[in-house]
Amino acid sequence: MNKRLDCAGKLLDLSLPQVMGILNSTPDSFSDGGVFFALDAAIDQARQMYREGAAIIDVGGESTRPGAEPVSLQEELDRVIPVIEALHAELPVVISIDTSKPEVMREAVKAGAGMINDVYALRRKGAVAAAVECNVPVCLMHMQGEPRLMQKQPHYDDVVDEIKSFLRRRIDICLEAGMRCEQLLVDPGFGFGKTLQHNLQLLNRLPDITALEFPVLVGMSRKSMLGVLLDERPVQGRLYGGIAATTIAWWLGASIVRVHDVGPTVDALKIATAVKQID
Ligand code: 7PJ
Repeated sequence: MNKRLDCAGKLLDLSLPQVMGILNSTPDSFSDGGVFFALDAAIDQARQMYREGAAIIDVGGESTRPGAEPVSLQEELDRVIPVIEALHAELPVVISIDTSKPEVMREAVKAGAGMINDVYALRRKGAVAAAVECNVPVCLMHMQGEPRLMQKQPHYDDVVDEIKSFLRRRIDICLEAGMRCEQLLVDPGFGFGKTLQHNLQLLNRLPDITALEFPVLVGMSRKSMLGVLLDERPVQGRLYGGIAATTIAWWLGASIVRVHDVGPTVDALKIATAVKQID
């Protein structure tokens, strides 16, 4: 498998754990201080994640949490493009655009994004073509259903096999459209149309997903699977549980971990890396 990911000229060494910091550019993520305040706050947060060791900053303008409503194209562009431009001018970090809209992918890459993170795995109309044009790495994530309804009644006969086949099909579609193998990453999509049991099976059998031989990205940070395991702990109380889950995922073969709390995650992965290097 390819161990070097070329993100529009910025190289990521996937033989080491790489941390993707989450930067939500949605207005509800900020206190109500207007557009400039929001932009400033976003850049500050990105600077801090970079200082703490994030190799990638994932910029998202549309919430994909369960129950979230869609946002318009213009609204999403207005939220993410100024952030990407500012980050690109200031930090040598890889910028990832978290979107499923083809127009946002194009504009984001023009503004300096070096990676596309699509929770719809390029299933939206025109998304495969846009990703081919953008010619940057793309993370294909599995989701059953759509954010508004996905946690209603998730069902699988075998969650790991079904997600693996889904990802294989999406990879094949991308390759047929002209994308390169070295450009593709996969993500089983923890929490996206999955019960706690599904998420636990997926994490336990993550090596079945890494067997696809594409770099695996995972995101469990602050997710409700942690809250449930920790006796309904609210979002602010899920850090240590998230660190444990993330470290297990890296140990089982994940290459990139998507998290809110970069510093603590980097520490945990340093320990895991030191132990793994003894092999
Ligand atoms: C994920 C994501 C994930 C990838 C979100 C949240 C929900 N992208 N975007 N993987 N989750 N690739 O962060 O709680 O797991 S949004």
